[in-house]
Amino acid sequence: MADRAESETPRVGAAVLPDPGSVPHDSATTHVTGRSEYVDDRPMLRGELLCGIVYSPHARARLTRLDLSAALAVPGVACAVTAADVAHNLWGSIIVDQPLLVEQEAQYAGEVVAVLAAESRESLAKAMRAVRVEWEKLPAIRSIDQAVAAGAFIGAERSIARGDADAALAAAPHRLSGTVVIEGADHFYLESQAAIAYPRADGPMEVHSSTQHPTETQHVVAEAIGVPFNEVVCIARRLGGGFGGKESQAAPIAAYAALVARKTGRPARLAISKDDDMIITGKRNPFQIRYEVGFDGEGRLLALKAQLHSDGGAYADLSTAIMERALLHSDNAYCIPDMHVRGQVCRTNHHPHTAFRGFGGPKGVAMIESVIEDVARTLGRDALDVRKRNVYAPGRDTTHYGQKVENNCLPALFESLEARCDYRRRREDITKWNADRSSNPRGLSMTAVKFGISFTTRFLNQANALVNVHRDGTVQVSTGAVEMGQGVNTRIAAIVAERLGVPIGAVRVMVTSTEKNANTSPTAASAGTDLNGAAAAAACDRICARLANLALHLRDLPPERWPSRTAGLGTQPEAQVTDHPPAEPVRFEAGRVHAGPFSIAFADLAREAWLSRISICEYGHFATPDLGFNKLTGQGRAFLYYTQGVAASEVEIDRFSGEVKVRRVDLLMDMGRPINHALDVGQVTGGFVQGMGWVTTEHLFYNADGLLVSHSPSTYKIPSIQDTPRVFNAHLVFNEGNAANIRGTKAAGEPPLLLSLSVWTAIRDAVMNARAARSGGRDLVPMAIPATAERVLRALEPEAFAAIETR
Ligand code: MTE
Ligand code: QUE
Ligand code: MOS
Repeated sequence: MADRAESETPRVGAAVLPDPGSVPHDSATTHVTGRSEYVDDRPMLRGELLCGIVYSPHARARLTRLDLSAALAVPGVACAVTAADVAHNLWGSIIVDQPLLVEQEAQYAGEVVAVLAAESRESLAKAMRAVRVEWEKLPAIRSIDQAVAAGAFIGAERSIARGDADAALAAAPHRLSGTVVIEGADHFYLESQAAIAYPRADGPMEVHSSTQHPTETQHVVAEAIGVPFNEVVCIARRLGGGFGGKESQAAPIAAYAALVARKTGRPARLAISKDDDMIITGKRNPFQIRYEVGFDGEGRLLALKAQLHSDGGAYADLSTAIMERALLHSDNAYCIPDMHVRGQVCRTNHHPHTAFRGFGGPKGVAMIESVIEDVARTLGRDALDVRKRNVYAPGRDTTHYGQKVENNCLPALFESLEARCDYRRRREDITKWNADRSSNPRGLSMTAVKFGISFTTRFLNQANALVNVHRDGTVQVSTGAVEMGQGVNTRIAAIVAERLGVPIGAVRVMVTSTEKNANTSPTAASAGTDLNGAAAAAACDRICARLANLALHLRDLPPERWPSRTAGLGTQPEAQVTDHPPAEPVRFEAGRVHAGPFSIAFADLAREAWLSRISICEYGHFATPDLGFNKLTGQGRAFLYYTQGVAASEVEIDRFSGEVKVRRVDLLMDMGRPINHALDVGQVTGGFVQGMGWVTTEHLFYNADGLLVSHSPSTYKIPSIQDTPRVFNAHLVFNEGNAANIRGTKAAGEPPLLLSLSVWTAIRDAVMNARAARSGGRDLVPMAIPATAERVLRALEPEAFAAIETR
């Protein structure tokens, strides 16, 4: 493997990896033929109950009456569960502050107050209608501004600083300040939250959950029903998408099903509708960011001060960790010598906001990328030149939290994409195009991503794996990783197959269960393959060491004395082998094990091992090395490495409707040495398009009571095939230099989403180009996320809107 290139810019761009023939996703066939089983596809058992949830329709309200008697009288209704039935009615991933069921006061519209269970859908529907709940509405906090005014916060303010931002700002030749408003977005996974709990008279409660975090789900269920952790098993076969939305918020759903199962002794199923799912679950945190930036006439950033506020919703959930990641990404690809970023999570009466692909990263990056656009426009320079002037590069490669940016591809990525996408010529064309004021405004923008890979909470950076080799040479591997479409199973299978030198078809990744892998971290932070793949590799390495030693032993033994000929009779002494590395090199390749000229089929060697009473099953544990981020000082090595990329987006705005068409996207993503090219391309394009939805059309509307009214595909506009870029050139870049990670790969899950911000900055570019064509000025036009058609039109025609609205 290549040495870690300290501060040296790796060469990229020349070698865009050809697809080496990727193995298909392990569920490809069953997905396409509709045979993949999700939680709610499990066959109903005899006596199984269907559950429904009752929730508050008000942002904040006192529960004055909860009368379930009429509901319970409906034939076929088995039970109702309320706060009184919960053994420990408080949970939370980081701060334990959230009740599973409302006791006296609901803190958000969608907060669950009761669970009903019935034998049929019809009975359940009837019972749900018969529930009598009365609420007394209370004043609610519905925005970041209101929360700040009321001093309603979650956790303490966090701060990361380098140098003296105040002094550097004061001394800077130019200064700009502004506010970036970023709204939330729904995860819009296709499979709504679901769980089935099977109470076992003679064993633990078995919970099948669509969760990204089986261990936390296991623990929340156990505490809810009042049993120790070993009395609950949580199983997650696959999810129909998670995107962060099932990291924490799957746990209460499972707890509701388990509470019913516990109370009735019958299996209980809770699979909520899309509408209920959208109403009750939290979204991407809305952010409001105020900044002040100082720069010189060349566009060099000298100082940045930023105050980030997020809407955490009613309970802490993961919002404090999300804020931390936002602070850690507010530099993005750019080195800013004096910097001070502060972040505070606000407590509002919204559903508790939660993890969503990118965590806080996209919010910090949105701020700095839009700052760069503003600096460029103010100086009359091209934004790409400003980016290239500020990008992390040798000699200026330490972040504001003191981590060195190693194996830095960013300068090369900018250069390479500039040439590939014909940036300069297209910029000229667009300027000419926009000069004709009757044409639809066009914009072009290139943004970058430098996404830190590791949980910023050190103890989460661990994983374990169980690898069972069978006597026919086939393999079963179990880890804590959850397959949610991203292909983690396929990647882990590839790692195991490579280590053992067997075909990938000989490796089966088993269902994820806390029975086999306990104390696991969520499949999150894009580190699913990195952590679980490394744990599986560690297990393989121990098996390989023993098998290698056995192979050397057999090499020197006449075949008639091999265990397969003698073990049944006990005529030969048993082979004694250790876990120590073999004395001579032994290769595991293409289903065979080679020691010099000697070679034996892997399956035969496995059988000889078993006959010699040598274990061919192993458990591996992995802990990411060298992490040293101190949350109290905000300094240290927060990430094992960075996944980096750049994208250039060109958009056109319909000047009459404000609708945006993405004409072309060129994207380069540094994926190290990819395990599976096709899966990576899927992650890159999928993440980008998902992010496009967030920055353009996905708009959450709440009514005056704080209830989400855009809670279905008819009122909430995710990207469709029509919205994908007309031209989409997404390429992976080959980089041998990531020695830090397993197999030299890089995480692909979240980073590409951040590149969709180039669509947002391109829209701003188009709007400002159009305004400049009219007025000749260099007005900075703020644009919220999402840049909806209405917002774009307002930004294009502020005078026309003002005239209408004052009439
Ligand atoms: N891809 C698909 N198809 N479905 C998903 O739910 N989740 C994303 C990303 N890609 C997701 C996805 C998120 S939020 C994360 S953190 C990573 O996948 C998690 O998986 P990994 O760590 O195995 O990449
Ligand atoms: C990225 C993440 C997570 C994170 C930090 C990241 C994440 C997550 C947590 C977290 C932190 C503290 C806890 C806990 C979870 O931190 O997903 O239970 O006590 O859950 O940088 O994705
Ligand atoms: Mo992903 S937001 O870390 O589940």
